[in-house]
Amino acid sequence: MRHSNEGTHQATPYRNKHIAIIGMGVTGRSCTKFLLENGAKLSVFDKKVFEKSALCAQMQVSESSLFELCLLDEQTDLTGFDYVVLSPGIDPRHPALASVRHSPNTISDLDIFAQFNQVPCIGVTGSNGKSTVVDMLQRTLTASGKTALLGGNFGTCALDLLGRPADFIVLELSSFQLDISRRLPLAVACILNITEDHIDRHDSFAGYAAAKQKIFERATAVVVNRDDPHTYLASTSDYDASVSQAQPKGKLSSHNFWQDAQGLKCQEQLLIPWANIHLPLPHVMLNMQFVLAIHRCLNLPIEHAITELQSYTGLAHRFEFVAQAGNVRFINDSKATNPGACIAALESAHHLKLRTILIAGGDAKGADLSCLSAPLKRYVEWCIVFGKDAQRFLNMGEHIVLVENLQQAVSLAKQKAALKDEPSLVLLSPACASLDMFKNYQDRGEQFKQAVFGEAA
Ligand code: UMA
Ligand code: ADP
Repeated sequence: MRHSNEGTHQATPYRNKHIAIIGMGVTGRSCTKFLLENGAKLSVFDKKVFEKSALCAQMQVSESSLFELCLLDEQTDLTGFDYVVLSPGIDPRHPALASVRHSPNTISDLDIFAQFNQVPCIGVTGSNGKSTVVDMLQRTLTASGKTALLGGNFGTCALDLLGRPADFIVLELSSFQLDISRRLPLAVACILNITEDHIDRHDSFAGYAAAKQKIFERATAVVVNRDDPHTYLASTSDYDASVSQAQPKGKLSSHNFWQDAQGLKCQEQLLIPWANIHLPLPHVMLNMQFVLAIHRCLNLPIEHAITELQSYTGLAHRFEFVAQAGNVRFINDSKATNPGACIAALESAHHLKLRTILIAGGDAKGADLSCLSAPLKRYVEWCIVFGKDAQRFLNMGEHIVLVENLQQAVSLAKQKAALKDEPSLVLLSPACASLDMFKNYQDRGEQFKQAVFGEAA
């Protein structure tokens, strides 16, 4: 039976309530539109100054709508509102939130969504692989004859998915979103992996992991990564489905997947041979295991999913092939914005038996980069670094070279690649965010491609 959220707008607890919306990015605008439609009176806060007419046009709401624009700064007083709705990018330690931070009426867009939604949701979080897994999952659900809507951190706010008939809603959930949410029931919840990221926001690795683990609080079924104990709570040794690089010990169940030299397996059966996938990389195969494990939790067949996964070519900027010039292959992994993703890319390069010249650096977001030291020694012949935290790589070996920018890095990488006549990889996998020198990770990836082609020509 297809579920629908149509007609759920009437029973709103927000009618005539005075609500503060904090942050007017994608999330704030989605909440503003939804709450106005539900009869609320709003004050919207942002550190930036917005024109009301431009905002109304963007949100497609009338200029006479009941909302006022207010400036968000350290002195902002948020007491007296019925509800305060936070955007994920607003740090809950912001001084303006001190008096309301722990109030049960300080909520997120996902909390509002949960009150209105009737479609079963699948939530995916983790330090790396979220976008890839939700993208794969939407495709496999569709291939299985189901209508699956996709949103959350992936781009479309959850509230914008209400009102559309669907069998499932797939939500990519960031630690920022989970941290500020209180009540999100999920049919299936899964944590792919937890490695250092966003420490500047969560204070510590423990704080970051705790935010991610909130995904399990209201989950009917849980999928975990048996190789990463952080992906399940210490108190829940039982889970509904699991994935691993290694074969499970004991009884083999239809819900426990693994991979070996032959490919992806379940109950000793080879489901996806390495030769059948476009990107035969360990972490990509692991992501496929997650998708099949989620199908099992939803009691859906996996045959169509397997066919779909075998034709999956991957998202841009994730270990994306750019060019081959002679013996040298260029790969754009600009979305590797933390050390865990970079390590996965280096293990992939090793798996492909390619001599590797790595380009890394940028804003480490407070992460401890020392976990990169061993993989850099083991898998990388030259590592060329630039950007805000590039200096922090320099004590990891004689083979680390500091340059000023991406263009210089690509140019030097080409020279290093040409030193030996053997299959080589020039890999942009920065282990850091891009915002110190680029608009975003897409901009960094595009500039990498331009530099590769520019000089190769
Ligand atoms: N703002 C303030 N004061 C502050 C901080 C921000 O006023 O102290 C304002 C900004 O001026 C801006 C607004 O808040 O107008 C931005 O709000 P936001 O940062 O919450 O961003 P949104 O546009 O609402 O986008 C958010 C997610 N952004 C973040 O979590 C930072 C998007 O994820 C997500 O796609 C979108 O909601 C829809 O769910 C982006 C992201 O970078 C892609 N996520 C991080 C990641 O993937 O690593 C977590
Ligand atoms: P997220 O949405 O969590 O940032 P993406 O799918 O956008 O994840 O991928 C981000 C980075 O992580 C890319 O560099 C990608 O190659 C890498 N990656 C993808 N899946 C995994 C995984 N399972 N483990 C480690 N790294 C991964």
